[in-house]
Amino acid sequence: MMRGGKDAFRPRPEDHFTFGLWTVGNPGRDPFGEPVRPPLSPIVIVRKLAELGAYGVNLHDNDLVPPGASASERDKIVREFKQALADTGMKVPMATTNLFSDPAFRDGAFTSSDSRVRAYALQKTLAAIDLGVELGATTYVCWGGREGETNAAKDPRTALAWYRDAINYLCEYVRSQRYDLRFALEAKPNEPRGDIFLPTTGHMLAFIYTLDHPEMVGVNPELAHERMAGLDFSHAVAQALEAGKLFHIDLNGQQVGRFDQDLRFGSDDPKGAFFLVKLLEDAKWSGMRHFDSHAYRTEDESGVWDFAAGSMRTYLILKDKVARFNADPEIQQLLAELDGGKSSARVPFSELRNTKFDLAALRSRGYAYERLDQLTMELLLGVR
Ligand code: GLT
Ligand code: MN
Ligand code: MN
Repeated sequence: MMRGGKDAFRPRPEDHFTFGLWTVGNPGRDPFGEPVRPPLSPIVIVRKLAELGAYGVNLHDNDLVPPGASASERDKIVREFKQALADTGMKVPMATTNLFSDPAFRDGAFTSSDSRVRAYALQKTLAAIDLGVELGATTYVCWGGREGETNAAKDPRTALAWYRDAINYLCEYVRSQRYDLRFALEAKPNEPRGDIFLPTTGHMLAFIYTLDHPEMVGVNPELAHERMAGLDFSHAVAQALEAGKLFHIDLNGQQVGRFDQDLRFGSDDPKGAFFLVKLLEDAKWSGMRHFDSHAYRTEDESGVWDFAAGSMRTYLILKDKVARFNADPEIQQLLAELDGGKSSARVPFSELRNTKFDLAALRSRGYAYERLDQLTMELLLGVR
């Protein structure tokens, strides 16, 4: 539906926008520079995002409970956090584990050469799953941030088998606890180090079908990560959707060939973002629109909230453009004219063998994609 009026692009909880605590809470540290912003407490984040119209927040275990907290400290933090959720109506649909900050994970977590590190990573993840479920999460993201460096150390087949064992173990745990929780595997080609195992969403999809419980595991594609690999994000998301495996999504912006930028959604490639929103909205995908991005390092706290509001607003503007695209008579006419014949996919072999094609016509036809693309651009640029 096209929106109108002055509140047309104001986000509402029904839009299902979520942010990681680590996203708006990002203090702007980079490999060459110290943090530029003070930490924001999870409670401040929840209250402010609720005010801006978000649906919820997602978290790593240590975004909420600092490493080394005692059981009573943990319980106090969780209690106060739950109170903030109750006060604001905010939800925690997704949780994940930090398996990359602690120096113990310097050789990876589920694929570390040291079996004690692999076991510790699982122990940490079980506790983080309990925390996520306690907060209401039904999706659990696994991002193997440091899996995959140094081929001299291990046969990658062995590492992948360890990875598989870990996900199988986690699925077994969730089943044993009767949790209502599904896993979403997140691919990334590189960063923080040079290579990461299972570098794209397509690799993850192939891996899922080798697991003991493939029905419990889907993907969490991230726009920036497919773009870092130079790929078309919508194609990755379409493959996941089509396989019924799009369990979660990380929205942001990224230029090809740069460091892991995690830019505000739609800010660097509005046309790519438009086709992504079109895909999700046309598919009536019911999941969370999660922003895994952060404000420019130049910003103070008010710039962080500008960033958060802008991410949601851009999504809603693009959603409105999708409705306009789908209702545009000229665009729809061009689309309707594309297919000049019936599909040969399911006709009997003998019929297909005997079909005469007008090859001269097929070879010389134009598809009018230039016009279609220009109309799309004019719509996006606001003159249509
Ligand atoms: C980290 C990474 C993200 C992942 C997060 C989940 S952590 O910020 O760059 O893409 O989604 O572990
Ligand atoms: Mn991500
Ligand atoms: Mn990222």
